[in-house]
Amino acid sequence: MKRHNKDDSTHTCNSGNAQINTSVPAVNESRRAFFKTTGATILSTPAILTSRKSAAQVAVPILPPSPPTTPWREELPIAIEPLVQTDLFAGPLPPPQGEANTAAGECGRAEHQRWNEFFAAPVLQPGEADLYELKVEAVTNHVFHPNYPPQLVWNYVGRTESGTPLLNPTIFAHYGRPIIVRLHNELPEDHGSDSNALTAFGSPEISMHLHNLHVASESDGFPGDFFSRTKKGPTLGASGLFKDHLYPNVYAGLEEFGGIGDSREALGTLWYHDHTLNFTAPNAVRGIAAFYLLFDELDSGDEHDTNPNALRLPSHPYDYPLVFKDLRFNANRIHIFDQFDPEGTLGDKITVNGKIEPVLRVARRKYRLRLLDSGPSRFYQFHLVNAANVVQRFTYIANDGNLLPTPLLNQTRIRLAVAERADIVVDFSQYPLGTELYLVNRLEQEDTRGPDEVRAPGRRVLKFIVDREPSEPDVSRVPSFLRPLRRPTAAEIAAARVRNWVFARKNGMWSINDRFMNANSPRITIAKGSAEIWNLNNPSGGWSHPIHIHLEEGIILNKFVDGVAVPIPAHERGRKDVFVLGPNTRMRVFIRFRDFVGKYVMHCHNTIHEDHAMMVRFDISED
Ligand SMILES: [Cu+2]
Repeated sequence: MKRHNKDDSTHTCNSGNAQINTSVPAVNESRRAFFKTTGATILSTPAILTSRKSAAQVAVPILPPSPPTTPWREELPIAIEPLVQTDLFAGPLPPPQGEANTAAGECGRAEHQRWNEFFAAPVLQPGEADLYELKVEAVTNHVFHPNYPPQLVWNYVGRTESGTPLLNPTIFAHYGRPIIVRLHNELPEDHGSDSNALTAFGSPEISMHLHNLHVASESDGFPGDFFSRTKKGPTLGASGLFKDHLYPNVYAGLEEFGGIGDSREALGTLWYHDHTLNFTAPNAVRGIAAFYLLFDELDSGDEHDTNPNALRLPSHPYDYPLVFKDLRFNANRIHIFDQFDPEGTLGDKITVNGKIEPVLRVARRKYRLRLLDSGPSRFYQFHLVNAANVVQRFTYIANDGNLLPTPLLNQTRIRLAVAERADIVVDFSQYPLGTELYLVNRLEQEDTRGPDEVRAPGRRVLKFIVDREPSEPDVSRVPSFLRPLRRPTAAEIAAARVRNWVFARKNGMWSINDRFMNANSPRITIAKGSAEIWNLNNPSGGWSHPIHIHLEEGIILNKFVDGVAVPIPAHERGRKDVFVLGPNTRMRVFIRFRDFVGKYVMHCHNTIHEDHAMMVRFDISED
């Protein structure tokens, strides 16, 4: 172990030296049943939850590396294909409505908040919203790499205009235009009956979280709201075949500013992923994750926009999202994941949009690349290099979902924790045709605790080939000012209630303020419209925790390492929804809680920590 000051004192569960709790036979089976029947409300039972694996797995204490792959065999499409709408008025099911339509097979969600403000009648009328339909399905022939056999993934599946399946489709959304997504669960209910097998990970119930849209609780994908045909999470009224999510696409500040809210609160690069209680890591790593890109008058998604307010950043098809996920494969070249190990499974094959070491052919012009670390646990530090490993420069324009107030020019690296996003603009016009460039990860990581050192030249994860002239002149640009930032005033900071949150290891699990996740009741209740300062504290010297707070973006006021104030990096000076707590790090974060009520969560977005209880439910109440 190279990292200094690793606090093994709290590390009671050694991943390389399995400890078996012989008093609890069939640990995994009992855990699965336990989770599903109780919603893990009695997570204060560490004897069960810290137990190690079955005897069969003890023989392999350290996973062997994934079988080798030959790089640059697979090509990504030169443009992503947005999801097209589904006419929910023409289908066999009734159209969306404010109240859950359990008679038609919808699960028993709470009634959509503010429905009457967005729509004219209790049942949606044609033309009032953009309508999409997604089915979570088992896809049995996914190819991560031509050296590996086609195999099982779980994806959000939509349809193209011609009716062919579109896997993990990107949704293009616009402020002021509501979207309703009808989500069907079509996963096989008998999946995972042999849950001891490392190939059998995932639990076939779903709860879809759109990270980090300003949205009502019943559409937020609360972890306890998971459903299938026969099962329901502890916070749902009934199981069901489908669930309608209302994404009003309003800015935060609806009540304070009227209209559709405060445009300074605009979000851009969002993603939706499974958030099922205790199974977020296995379900998301199984493939249930995709992008949701949100546009408005400024960031309009049209580089030809004649509106003088429009930023005219590079737009589709030169606006390209890239999701990074680290996976591990067994000797049969099948994806494996240990969903019951509180230290998870660190991947050694980094996929980009579901492919290992793919190629993206680009035109000689500017691109907006939206980078997302979808976990489950790995941190990245990306650099763009040429064939001789010389670092190239780019412009950093957005972190998490938020455009920065001003672009960061001449950047050479992007650091990402799980769930963090970075939008960068790369100008490929500076390279001759035929130039090959690589996105490399220089951040070493040897376990799921957190990153180690940065080391050059790093691992090449994506190859760009500048292979054509643009079909038309590049009129896109990166203006000197992007989006104004509403910083809290001194008076607001002074008036804000302060809460302390400590993220720590406990009994081989993960706790917040010494307690584990309880989906059934809130740890705290906040009055809607109030602002608070949350002290996020990671006292551990060994672990890193990227902390995600649902519903609202926050602004980092101060950052301390080992108790000493440190500068806030430029990319963290805007609004954020993931607060990356490195070892011995504390942050003061200012957050307003606005417009919607109900149950939300804060959790570590190392999804393994999240599943092993480092999550807290907070509620927002009307007053
Ligand atoms: Cu964590």
